[in-house]
Amino acid sequence: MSEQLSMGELLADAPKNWGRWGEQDELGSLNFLTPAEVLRGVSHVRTGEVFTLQRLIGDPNGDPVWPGREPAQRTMIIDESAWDGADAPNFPGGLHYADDKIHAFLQGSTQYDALGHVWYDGKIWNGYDARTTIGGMDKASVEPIAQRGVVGRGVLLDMARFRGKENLDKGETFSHTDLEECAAAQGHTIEPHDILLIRTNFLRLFFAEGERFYENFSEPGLTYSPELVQWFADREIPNLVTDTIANETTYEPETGIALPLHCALMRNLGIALTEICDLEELAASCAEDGRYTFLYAAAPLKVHRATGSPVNPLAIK
Ligand code: UVW
Repeated sequence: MSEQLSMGELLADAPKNWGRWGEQDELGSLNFLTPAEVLRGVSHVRTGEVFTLQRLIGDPNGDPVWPGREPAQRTMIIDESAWDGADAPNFPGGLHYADDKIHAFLQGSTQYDALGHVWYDGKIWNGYDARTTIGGMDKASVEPIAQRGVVGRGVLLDMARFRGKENLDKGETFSHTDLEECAAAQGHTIEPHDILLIRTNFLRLFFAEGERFYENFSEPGLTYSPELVQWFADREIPNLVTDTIANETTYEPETGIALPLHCALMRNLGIALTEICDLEELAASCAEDGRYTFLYAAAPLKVHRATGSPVNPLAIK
């Protein structure tokens, strides 16, 4: 059996944006989203329709998560039953209220990954030591992304529709040239600094198949090639948003390496990844009116030293 190629070997000559925004940068390619880019996004607002892209946390039909993670658990802490007994709380004026809490993976729902969320060879984004992740992310946590917010021109690339499918299949791959062809078929181009939203509708199978969904788990998505990584670098893409759990095909078919684009795009180029979005209503609207460009706005929660955070992104047409 041939020896497994390492991530470091695969990406030995891959482009990096380390140092481009200074030694202390924790925002990476989100730096491309200047005020002018916000206004470029705003210029694509025509009708004022608003689409929320987060999946429901605590969906009665289940929450899709990366294998090994659990869906969030919400627990009721106080509700009307608290006033049933003799030792019920007694607030002046007769106030009753409800409280609850969640126990959740920060990566267990629609989420922004911190730029330092994945790494190889002991270095995270911008060359910070991977040991800065121990006990909490001292560098490149989700907090700087949350402090800044993400706003720009969003572009929906409806790959499922482009391929004439209800959803892409397990392990199905596509490339940057497919994205360009998809955009052309939709009647627009992909411009520098665009926030890319890619629809596969793969998570339809999570709801249709139940536990079978996780058998031989292998998501469809973009797949690694040096040309694809260079394409993202050349276009200075700030943010890749998808409706799959991990934004790329799970195992790169030629090498079997898991999630190489997390490393090539996020660790090396500083591109923010946004995962597990629900793009269905937005996609239906785009197909109906033929407008695939819009204002995209999102801000993950400000969680100190966190590896990621839930988010409810907005697309405004
Ligand atoms: C992993 O990093 C494993 O997954 P994700 O980016 O989907 O959180």
